[in-house]
Amino acid sequence: MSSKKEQQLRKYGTLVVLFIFQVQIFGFDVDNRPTTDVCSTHTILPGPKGDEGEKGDRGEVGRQGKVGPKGPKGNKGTVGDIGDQGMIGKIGPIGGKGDKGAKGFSGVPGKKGKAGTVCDCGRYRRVVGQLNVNVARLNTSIKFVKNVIAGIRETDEKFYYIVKEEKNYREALMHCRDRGGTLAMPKDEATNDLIADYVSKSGLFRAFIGMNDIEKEGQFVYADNTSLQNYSNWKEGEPNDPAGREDCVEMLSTGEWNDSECQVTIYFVCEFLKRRK
Ligand SMILES: *[C@@H]1O[C@H](CO)[C@@H](O)[C@H](O)[C@H]1NC(C)=O
Ligand SMILES: *[C@@H]1O[C@H](CO)[C@@H](O)[C@H](O)[C@H]1NC(C)=O
Ligand SMILES: *[C@@H]1O[C@H](CO)[C@@H](O)[C@H](O)[C@H]1NC(C)=O
Ligand SMILES: *[C@@H]1O[C@H](CO)[C@@H](O)[C@H](O)[C@H]1NC(C)=O
Ligand SMILES: [Ca+2]
Ligand SMILES: [Ca+2]
Repeated sequence: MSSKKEQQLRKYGTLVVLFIFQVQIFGFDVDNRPTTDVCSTHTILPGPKGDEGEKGDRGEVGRQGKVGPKGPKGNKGTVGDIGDQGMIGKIGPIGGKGDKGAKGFSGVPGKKGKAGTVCDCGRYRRVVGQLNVNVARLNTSIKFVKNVIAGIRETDEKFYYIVKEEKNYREALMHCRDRGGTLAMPKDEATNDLIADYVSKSGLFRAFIGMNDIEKEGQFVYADNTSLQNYSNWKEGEPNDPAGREDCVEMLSTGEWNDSECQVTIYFVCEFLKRRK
């Protein structure tokens, strides 16, 4: 082994010596022309070729080489066996809106709420109370008007209406006056006939009309304080005032008049003046 190395070293050493000499000659030759003469006199000629040396030992493993260029694309391979499952893919785009779902079941009923705050009800109660009063009055008026329309009689100047409520003379007069009228005052035959027909058709035997001699016995006046003038329709034998208590007047179903006690309670006839133009 060592002898082979020595031989190699000797071989290379000779070459190195030759190389140095050649460089020196060439160098002088380039830098310094006058040395040409010197070189020509010192020229060393190579010797004869030596015997072939023995094969050297294997060298150490060299460093890894650079990565080579990419090779050409290979041919498409045949379909292989089904491989293992791949990785999970990316999340897809958001889908369209779905159909409306079915109606759900009814929920459990909620808890009972708290009691409300106390309102200022006094004011409202008063208003409602007044409303009730007004409604009651209106109800009465409507009832009255209904009855009037149902059985009213009229002349050019007045309406006549039989009130089928039993009242004494004073109460009856007030009832008519409260409604803007007075007890009926027949001052002529036509009017008396109309009222008489009304009374008889209503199935009554008697009804108060607006006449009396309360103020002065035997001096009959109408409810408006006007005295009887050209017209009267007393029943034969009336007014008689047998006991001195017959100071009011009732009309009989015949249309005839009879002085009667003011305190008896019977139906009565009101009259209302038509609205003047
Ligand atoms: C009106 O009067 C009638 C009877 O007269 C009665 O039945 C009715 O309840 C009254 N209505 C009101 C709102 O007062
Ligand atoms: C009728 O006369 C009497 C007594 O003078 C009086 O009290 C009454 O108010 C009078 N009535 C009318 C409707 O004028
Ligand atoms: C009463 O009769 C007289 C005479 O007949 C007459 O002049 C007068 O106008 C009549 N009065 C009334 C209110 O009809
Ligand atoms: C007149 O009135 C009186 C008292 O109410 C009564 O007793 C008498 O029968 C009446 N006369 C007639 C004819 O109805
Ligand atoms: Ca009398
Ligand atoms: Ca009488």
